[in-house]
Amino acid sequence: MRKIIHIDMDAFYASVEQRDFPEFRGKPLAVGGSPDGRGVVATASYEARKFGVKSAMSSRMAIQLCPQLTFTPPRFDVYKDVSNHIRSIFRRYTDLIEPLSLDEAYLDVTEDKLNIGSAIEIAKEIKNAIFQELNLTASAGISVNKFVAKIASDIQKPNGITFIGPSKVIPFLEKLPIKKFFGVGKVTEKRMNLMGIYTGKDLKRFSEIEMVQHFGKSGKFFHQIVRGEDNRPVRPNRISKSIGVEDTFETDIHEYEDMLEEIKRLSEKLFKRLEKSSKFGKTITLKIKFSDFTQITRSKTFANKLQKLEDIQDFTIDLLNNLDMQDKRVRLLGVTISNFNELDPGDEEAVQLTLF
Ligand code: DCP
Ligand code: MG
Repeated sequence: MRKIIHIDMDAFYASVEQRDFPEFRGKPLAVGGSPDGRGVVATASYEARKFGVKSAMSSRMAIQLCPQLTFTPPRFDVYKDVSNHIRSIFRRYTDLIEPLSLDEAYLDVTEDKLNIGSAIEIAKEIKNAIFQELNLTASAGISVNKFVAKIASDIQKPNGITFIGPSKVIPFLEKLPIKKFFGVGKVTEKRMNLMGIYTGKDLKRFSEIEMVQHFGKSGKFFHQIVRGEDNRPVRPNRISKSIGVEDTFETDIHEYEDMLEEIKRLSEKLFKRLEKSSKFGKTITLKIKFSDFTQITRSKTFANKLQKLEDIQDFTIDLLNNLDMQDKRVRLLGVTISNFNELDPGDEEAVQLTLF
């Protein structure tokens, strides 16, 4: 039986800004976006969340919900430093650390360096160290696998610890709403609802064969995970080679304008992810799956990293414009950025090598 901890910082960018600028404390604060209504909010302080302001919301909407909202620009360098510091805290307990973004990571503490033994105790110590050394709070989820640990860390946010012990895993998954399952997006959720699946328990009624018939490869994964079977290891120093987003449509689209809209939306979503992990790449790839399930990808590589949302949108649209889309029906669109050509921020060893 493994001991996995998932740690996620609370209202990360906003908490850092409130820590460094006392005038922001106790106030509704948005990081990213702008008071003139342009752009989107990267994250909101808990005071702002009470009004419904949240990540990825347009500034315009955020101001409507909370007219007294203060906006401040993100400071990625500071977030990166904090991220390196929390990873150095994690390393006191284990080297099996898999960062998912600047503010979250999985830790495998089945065996810990200090022989503490209790994953709950380790999580408490980590949270304490983050508070003492960085003046920030984090939430932790502890369980026997990555999937359950990640969901658990969200349950008692902010500043919480949630332990789902081995005997609680199955009842926990049975109660879990289906949209919380890893890999279940809006379209899959709807399809599952149509099959009468709303919770893990409902999902369990279907055999592996039925799940695969309905959901392909992911169906097999859902079938396993709802039974508490998630053997994915915590992979240290995993360097992601690309970051991408895609969307399957409820009904195939064929109007050029709809494709443009979709590409703009996907680019925004992608850009947020790139910002979140502070990764920017030089290659952009457009993926299109047609109604007959055939698929094409088109890529273009630039001399410089694409750091602006507008560039990602425009260049993806260029890729689309180079294709003959006449009379084509599109089932899925995807946009991916790759060619980061840099060291993973979590890969301290590699960074050291380049420094010396
Ligand atoms: N982020 C972003 N755009 C998004 C989501 C997140 O730029 N759409 C950035 C800002 C967040 C950080 O990534 O502070 C971490 O993301 P989380 O999803 O963990 O959100 P928070 O840490 O802000 O809040 P929570 O307390 O819910 O974890
Ligand atoms: Mg967070």
